[in-house]
Amino acid sequence: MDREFFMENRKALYNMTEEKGLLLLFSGHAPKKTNDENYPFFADRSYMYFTGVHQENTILMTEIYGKEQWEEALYILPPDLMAERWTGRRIKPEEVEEQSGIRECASTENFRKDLENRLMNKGFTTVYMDFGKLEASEADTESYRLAAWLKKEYPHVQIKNLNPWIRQLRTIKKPCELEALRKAEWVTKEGIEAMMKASKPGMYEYQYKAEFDYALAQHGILAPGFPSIISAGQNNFCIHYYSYRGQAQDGDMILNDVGSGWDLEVNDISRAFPCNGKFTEKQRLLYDCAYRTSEHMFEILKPGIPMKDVDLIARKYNYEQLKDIGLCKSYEDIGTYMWHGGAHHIGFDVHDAVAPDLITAPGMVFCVDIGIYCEEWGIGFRVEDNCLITENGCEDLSYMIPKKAEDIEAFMGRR
Ligand SMILES: [Mn+2]
Repeated sequence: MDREFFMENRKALYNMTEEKGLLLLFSGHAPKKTNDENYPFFADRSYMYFTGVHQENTILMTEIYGKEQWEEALYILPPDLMAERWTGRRIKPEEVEEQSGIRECASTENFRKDLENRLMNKGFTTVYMDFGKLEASEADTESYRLAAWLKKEYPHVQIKNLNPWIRQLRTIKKPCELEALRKAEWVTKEGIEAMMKASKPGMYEYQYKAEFDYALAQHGILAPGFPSIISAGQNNFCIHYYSYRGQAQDGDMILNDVGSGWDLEVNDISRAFPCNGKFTEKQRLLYDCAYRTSEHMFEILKPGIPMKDVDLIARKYNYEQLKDIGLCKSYEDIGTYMWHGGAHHIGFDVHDAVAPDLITAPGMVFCVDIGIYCEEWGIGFRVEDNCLITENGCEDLSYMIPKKAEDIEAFMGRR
C-alpha cells in the first residue's frame, strides 16, 4: 500500500473530529507467551490503516485544530545500538515518512511529557482514541490504560471514541485495497489448487496445510491472513477446527476455509472437494445445492440491500435447494443443515471492523459463505467466495478458484 493511502485515511479521520483535540493511535505490542518469550508482534489493524508503519510500541499523536488544520507526529523507539543488536534495527524517521507520509517523528521516551505539555500548556481538553472492543472483558489496550490514567490525573479532559468513525472509513474499500484483495485471491487459488493436486486418501490434514503454506511462501507470505481451517471427513463438522491431526479416508470430503491475504488485506475463501477427486452421489447432491445458492447470491447482490438480509436470502434459497432434493421438509428446519451465516466483511481484518446496520453499497467486500452440514449423511462443508459490491451489481472476486463440481473433478483428474 502506498503512503498516499494512509495519508488519505488520516485526513478523512481528522476531518471527522468535531473540535480541537489530541488524536492518539497505538500500534500496541506483542503479548508475553512464556518466560522471556513473546508472541510475534502484530500491529493494531486500525493503527495500520492510518499509518502503515509496522513497528512495536509506536504512537501517532496528532494535534487537531480544525478542518484541514493539524500537526502530526509519530512516536518511535529511539535508536539503541545494543538493543538493536538483539532485536533488529528500529525504524528511522525517513522510513516513517516514506511509508506513512508522516514528516515528524519523536521519541517514545518523550511521549508522556509531550502529552502532558499539550494538556497543561497548549489548551487541549479533548483526547480522541480508539476504544474498539467486542466485549468489556477483553484485555485493556493502550487506549484504555491511558484513558484510566487521564481520568485520574486530568479529570477535566474529555475522552472521545474514534472507533465508530474508524469503522465507517474501513467499510468502503479503496481501489488499492481491491487491487491487493485481487492479488490475494490469486495466491489463495494457488494454495487451494496445491491441496487439490496433492490430495489422496490417507493424507493427513497437516499435509494439506503444508501444501497450502508452501504455495503461499513462494510469494513471500509466511503466515496466511488468518489461521487456516483445514479438515477432513467428520472433522468438517467443527466449524473452527485447528487441530490438523485428522486423516482423510477414501470417500471423505476435504474442507478448507483459508485466505493468503496480500499487503495488509485479508481474503477469506472456502472450498470443499472429495479427497479422492470424485464426489459421491450424496456429496454431489449437497454440493450442488450450496453451489446453486452461491451462484444465485452473485446474481442478485447489488447496492441497496440491508446486510442483515443477505444471509436470510441465502438461507431461503438454500432451503429451496435442500427441499428439492428431499432433505429439508420445512423452512423451520433449515438450522439443522445451515449452522452459520457468512456475510461478514473482509479487509484489514478477516472479520472486518465496519459500521453497524449496513446497507450494501459500492466498494463493500464481504463473504458469501454457504455451509451445509448434514450429520445424517456424514457430509459437511462450505463454499465461500468474496463479493465486491459494484455500481450496478456485484463481482465474485474468487471466480478463478475451481468451484463448480465438474471443474473441481476435472482439475483433480489432471493430477
Ligand atoms: Mn472463511
